[in-house]
Amino acid sequence: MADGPALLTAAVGGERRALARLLTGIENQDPAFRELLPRIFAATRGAHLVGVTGPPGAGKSTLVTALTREYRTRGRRVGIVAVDPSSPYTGGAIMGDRIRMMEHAADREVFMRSMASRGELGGIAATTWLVAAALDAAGYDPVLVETVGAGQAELEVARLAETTVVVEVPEMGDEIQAIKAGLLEVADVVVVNKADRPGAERSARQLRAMLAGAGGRFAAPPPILLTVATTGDGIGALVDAIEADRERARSADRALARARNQLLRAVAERSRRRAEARAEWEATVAEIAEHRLDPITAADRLLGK
Ligand SMILES: Nc1nc2c(ncn2[C@@H]2O[C@H](COP(=O)(O)OP(=O)(O)OP(=O)(O)O)[C@@H](O)[C@H]2O)c(=O)[nH]1
Ligand SMILES: [Mg+2]
Repeated sequence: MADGPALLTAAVGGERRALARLLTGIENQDPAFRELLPRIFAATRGAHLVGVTGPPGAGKSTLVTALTREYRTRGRRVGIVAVDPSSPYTGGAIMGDRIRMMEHAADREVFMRSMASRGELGGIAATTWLVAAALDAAGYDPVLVETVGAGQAELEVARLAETTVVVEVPEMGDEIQAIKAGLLEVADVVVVNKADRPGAERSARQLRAMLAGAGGRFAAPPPILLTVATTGDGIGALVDAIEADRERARSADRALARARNQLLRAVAERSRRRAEARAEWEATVAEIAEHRLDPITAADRLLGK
C-alpha cells in the first residue's frame, strides 16, 4: 500500500475507488493500514451504525434494500456492509445480495461492501466495524451491516452495532428457538418480516411475551414491528424506530457498554495473537497436554507475566 494517508483523504473527499481500496486494506488487515486506524477513527462523523441480523433467509438483504430506499427518500447517504454467511446452506446469498443491491448500484449516494467472514472467530467483528467506521468517515450515514445471526461470531458483530435490528419471520421451526433467544438479547428493534404470511401477528405476540419474560435485562423491551420487505410495507415505521433508538444508543451507559465490548474484543484478539506468536507456544501446548503445566500459568507465562 503506497500512500495510506492520501488514500484516506481521497476516500473522505468522496472518491469511491479510493474508499474501495481503503476498505480492502482494512478487510485484509494489511499492516500498512494498521497505522491508518487512528486517523480513520478521528475522521468519523458520527454515523448511525445499525446491525441487521437474523436467521438465514429471513429477508435481511431485502430489508436492507428497502431500508436503503427509505433512507434515500429522507436524503441520507447509505453505507452497507454485508458479511457473507459462511454456513453452507446460505452459500447462495452472495449472489443474491449482489442482485438485490443492483437497484442501488447506480446511486452514487449508496456504497455497498460485501465481506467474506472466512469463519475466523474474533477477527470478523472488529474488522466489520472498522469498515463501517471508514464508511462513516466517507460521509455515509447510516451504515447498515447485515449478518446472519447463526453463530457466535455473527452475534458478536451484532453486539457491536449501536442499534441492532433482529429480523424474525412468522412460524419458524422449533430448532430456531435457541438462536432466537440468543439473538433477542442483542435486539434494540425486533422485526417480524414476511408479514404477508400467516401467523405474523401471532409471532409478534409470542416475541412480545418472550421479551417481557426476560425480566430486568431490558430497560424497556425493544419495539416489535411487522414488515413486508418485498413490498416496502412497514419500512417507514421501521426507519422511525431505528431513528428513535439512535439517541438511546448514545446514552452514556450504552455508549460505554459498546466501547467496553470493542476493547474486550481487541484485547482478547491481540493477546491471543501475541501468545501464539511466541516461539515456545507449541512446547507449552505439549506441556499442558502432558499435564506438566496448567493452562492458566501457561497463559501468564506466554503473556509475559
Ligand atoms: N413473502 C415474502 N418474502 C420475502 C419477504 N422478504 C424477503 N422475502 C424473500 O425471502 C427470500 C430470502 O430473502 P433474503 O433477503 O435473501 O434473506 P436473507 O435473510 O438476506 O438471507 P441470507 O442472507 O441468505 O441469510 C427471498 O426470496 C426474498 O424475496 C417478505 O416480506 N415477504
Ligand atoms: Mg442476505
